[in-house]
Formats: sequence, structure tokens, C-alpha cells
Amino acid sequence: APVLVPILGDQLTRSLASLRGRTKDDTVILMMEVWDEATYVKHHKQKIVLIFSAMRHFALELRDAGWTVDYVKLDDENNAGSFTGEVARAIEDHDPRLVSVVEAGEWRVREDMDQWADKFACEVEILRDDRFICTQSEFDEWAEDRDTLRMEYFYREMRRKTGFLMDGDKPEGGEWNYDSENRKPPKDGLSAPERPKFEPDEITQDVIDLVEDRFDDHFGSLENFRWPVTREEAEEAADAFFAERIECFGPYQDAMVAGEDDLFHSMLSTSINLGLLDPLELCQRAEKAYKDGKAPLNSVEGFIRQIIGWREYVRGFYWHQMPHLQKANALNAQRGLPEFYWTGETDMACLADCIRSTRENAHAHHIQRLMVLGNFALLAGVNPREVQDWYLVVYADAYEWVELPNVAAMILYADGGKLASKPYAASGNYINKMSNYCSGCTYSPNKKTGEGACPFNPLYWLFMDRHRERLEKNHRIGRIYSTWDRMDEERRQEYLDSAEAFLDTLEPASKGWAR
Ligand code: FAD
Ligand code: DLZ
Ligand code: SF4
Repeated sequence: APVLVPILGDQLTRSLASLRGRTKDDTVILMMEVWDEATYVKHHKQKIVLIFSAMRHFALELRDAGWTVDYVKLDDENNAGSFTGEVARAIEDHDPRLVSVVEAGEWRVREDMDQWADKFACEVEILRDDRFICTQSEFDEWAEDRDTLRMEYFYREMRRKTGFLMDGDKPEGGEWNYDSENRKPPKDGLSAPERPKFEPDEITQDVIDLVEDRFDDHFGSLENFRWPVTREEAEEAADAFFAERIECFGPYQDAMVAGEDDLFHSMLSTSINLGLLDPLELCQRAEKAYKDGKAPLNSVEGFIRQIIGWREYVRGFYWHQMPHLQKANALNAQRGLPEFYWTGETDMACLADCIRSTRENAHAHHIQRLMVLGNFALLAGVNPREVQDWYLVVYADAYEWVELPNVAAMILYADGGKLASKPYAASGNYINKMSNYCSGCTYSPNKKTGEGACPFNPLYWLFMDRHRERLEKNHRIGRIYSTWDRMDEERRQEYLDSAEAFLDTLEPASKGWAR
């Protein structure tokens, strides 16, 4: 009897723990396109194409290398529609002596997986996903006894653990973090070299047809599908980043330019999360670019921090805070998600551009997700569940373990400040400084209230006023209230009225776009 190795859609690497040490004539690999996964939220069409196409390519690669792969397509006649149903069917077909699987990235799936040992009449082993460098017990130990969890201190531990950019026990260059050098506003006409784009091959085209047929009512356009779907393509995308964009990655990390959808970002998250690229290898390449004098320390440190810092940290945080993180709503935000998040129909130029990119590319870069889309949802008091669903649907790199901490804790402060030391609330001034959006907007960032005022301005003060009791005590934000208190009563009222008048114009989403 063979060993059955189920490989999930975001576990597409030959160095997966469940394949290590297995022999080809003694193993059946199971890969399954299942309806449950494709619809637990109504994912962006490109996200489904990406995952199915990458799965199909990976299955071929495994077969070419001599592995036996049982690949279940979405439309296969007997497809049971769920991971558990398909594993049960494969156990009947192959009569394995053992099911060996790598733990799922998401709570929902891991709960099901934890039942397998009881459900199935054969042994089941669930292996740790060692594509991540920090184990959960390591994270939990670090988090224990801390009221607040800060990425920065966790990150230093990961620097020590991996040895990246370490000079003995000191950080390279003397500082752990060079973010202060990474806030350059975009110069006029800032543009970046175009990233490699991968035209759909026959396999991808088949999946595109399937998705157009079966997921027609899902959000997003398929026209622009150019994501890497194999390790080879992903490597090419990484090569281009290290050759052409990493130098400016740091300085312009927070910049936004209308129509420039990628700027100097790596655009590698989809490939890393699928398993096509190894995060540690990318950090090694970044460090080498610095050592070879091809990229400045602030760029390289910033890139490495995103990966061994933020990426590892949010994963640890997710498992540490689940399942209650899903329901957290510390600021008691109750508004429905505005319809324009789905349609892009808003006269706020910054939001319109970020939503356009989201629809066309299933991507928006970090500062767009954080300071435009996220900041608006925070200030407008949109309820966390709907914002979570939106982010999980619309981005091709979105899995709950990475999406949820970023949305609930980072942008919405729904965890009450365990992850972020203060809410990332900002007025129009910030967006105006870091982008060229405002010059093409019907609103003016310099106008504070009344007609033509940038809505972020009054919303900012409404938010601060509403949450005064909680935020006044926060030493990073409390000072802002002296500015508020110095305004005369009438001025404060103008802000609040202006904000309420704007909020009254928001239409909540008209149909079930997400579920
Ligand atoms: P780069 O800017 O080139 O960064 C390099 C890599 O660092 C990324 O590929 C990613 O792997 C990692 N990284 C950077 N920031 C983060 C972060 N905050 N959390 C985790 N990893 C990070 N990233 C996802 O992969 N999936 C998501 O569902 C997701 N949802 C997000 C939601 C919100 C509200 C915010 C603010 C951020 C979210 N991020 C998410 C993080 C980040 O925006 C994306 O990883 C990034 O935009 C991907 O593009 P890139 O590969 O060009 O990133
Ligand atoms: C996101 C996704 C989708 C849309 N479809 C599938 C699928 O049909 N088969 C599969 O193996 N994986 C899919 N995925 C990715 C899974 O949701 C992902 O592996 C989970 O995060 C596991 O926790
Ligand atoms: Fe966005 Fe306000 Fe600038 Fe318009 S004026 S682009 S709404 S920040």
C-alpha cells in the first residue's frame, strides 16, 4: 500500500515536508480542485485562474519527474467538492497505508484536517509547514506575557535567527530598521521598469475558459492575467526584480502614482504564497545584492523585513489570535462596505485608481492597501467582517492567514491594538504628499470642510472625536487632541457635520459580492 500525499493549492513546491524522503514508486500525490475552496468567498477571477493553473503546471512537473499524481479537476464527474471528500475518495481508490499532509495555512481547512485521523480508516500524519522560519511554539513563546506584540522586536529575533544582515550580534550598518529613509514622495513622472508579464499558455487558457464559464459572477477582470504560474516563471520575475527594481524598492516603498500599478515593488507575493518561490532564498538574493554593491542597505533591509519580519509575524499572530480575530471589532464599526469598493465608481481619485488596479490586476501595492483603501474603511467605520471578505476576495495573494491580521489588526485596529501601536488613520494631507492622486481629483486635500473638501479630512476628525476615550491615552496619538481642542466649537462642528454629510452619501454594497 502506498503513502497518499495530498498537496493543497498553496503548497506547490517539491521541497514540501510531505515529499521529503518519499520514494516515487511508493507514493501517490493527490491534488484537487474543489468547489468549496473556490467559493468559500467569491474570489477574484484571476485568483482562481492563478491557483488552478499553477496547480496544473505543478502536477505536470511532478509527473515529468516520475511521481504518480492523482489530479482531480473541478469538473471531474465524481468530484466530491471538498478536501475531506476528495481525500476520502482517494483513500478508497488507492488504499494507502498512510496519509501524509502538510498543515493547512488557514484555520478553516486545518479544522477539517484535524478530523481526518478520526474519519479515515488509515493513519494520518500532519506535518509542520517548514516553509516558514518561525515555528508556532516559538511565536507563542515570544508572545507569552506580552500585552502588545510588536513586529519590530519579533523581527530582530528573526534577524538573529537567520543571520541576515548581521555583523556579529549587531545589525549591519548599526540600525535594525532604515524605514526613515524609505518614505520618499514620488517625483514628477516617477515610473519603474515594466515587470515581466507572462502570457497565458494553453493550460492557463483552459482554466481561464473554465473560470469564465463557472465563476462568471465573481469580481474582477481576466483580461490582464499575467501572473507567473510556474517556478520557472516566478524565478524570472524575481530575476527582474533583483536586476532592475530593488535599488529603488526602499526609497519609494510608500509612493503612489496614478496608473503605475507596480512601481518598485517585487510583485512576488503571489508566487511566494503559492510555494513557487522560497522566501529565504529571496532574502539571500537581496542580501547578496547589498554585499555586491548593487542595492542600498535601506532597500535590502526593507525587503528582508517585509519577509522575515512582517510575513512571518502576521502568520504567527494569526494562529496566536484565532479564532477570535475573525470576530474582533474593538472600535465597534458597523457600517456596510460601500458599493464603490466593488464597482470603482467614486469620484475620490485615489480610491478609484486603487480599485481599478485591484480589478484589473488582482493586486494593489502595500501602501494603497494600507493608506488609501484601508484608511478609508477605518475612518468610515466599516464593519471588519465585510472589509475582511473584500480583501480576501480581491487580491491574488490573499489567504486568510496573511489577509486577516493585516485587515483586522493592522488597518482596522479591530484587535484593540495588539498588533499596531496606533490606528493608521490619516487625512488627505498624507495621500497628497505620497502620491500624485490629488491633482486629478474633484476634491481638494487642502480644503478641510464643506463642498470640495477631501473627504479624508473631516472623516479623520470624526474618527478621532468618536474614539477619543480610547485614543487619547495612546502616547503616539494622544497629542492630536490638543489640536482638536484648540479649534473653536463651531469649527469642530463643521468637521463633524461635513463628515456625517459625506457618510450619508455612501451606498452600501447592493448584492452579495463576497459570499
Ligand atoms: P513587496 O512590497 O515587494 O514586499 C515583499 C514581500 O514582503 C511581499 O511579497 C510579501 O510576501 C511580504 N510582505 C510585505 N508586507 C507584508 C505584510 N504586511 N504582511 C505579510 N507579508 C508582507 N499580503 C499577502 O501576501 N496577502 C494578503 O492577502 C495581503 N493582504 C493585505 C491586506 C492589507 C490591508 C495590507 C495593508 C497588506 C496586505 N498584504 C497582503 C501585504 C502586502 O500588501 C502584500 O504582501 C504586497 O503588496 C505584495 O506585493 P509585493 O510582492 O510586490 O510586495
Ligand atoms: C484559494 C484556493 C482555491 C480558490 N481553490 C483551491 C482548490 O480548488 N484546491 C486547492 O487545493 N486549493 C485551493 N485554494 C487554496 C486553498 O484555499 C489553500 O490551500 C488553503 O489556504 C489551505 O489552508
Ligand atoms: Fe484622495 Fe482626497 Fe486626494 Fe481626492 S483629494 S485623491 S479623495 S486624498
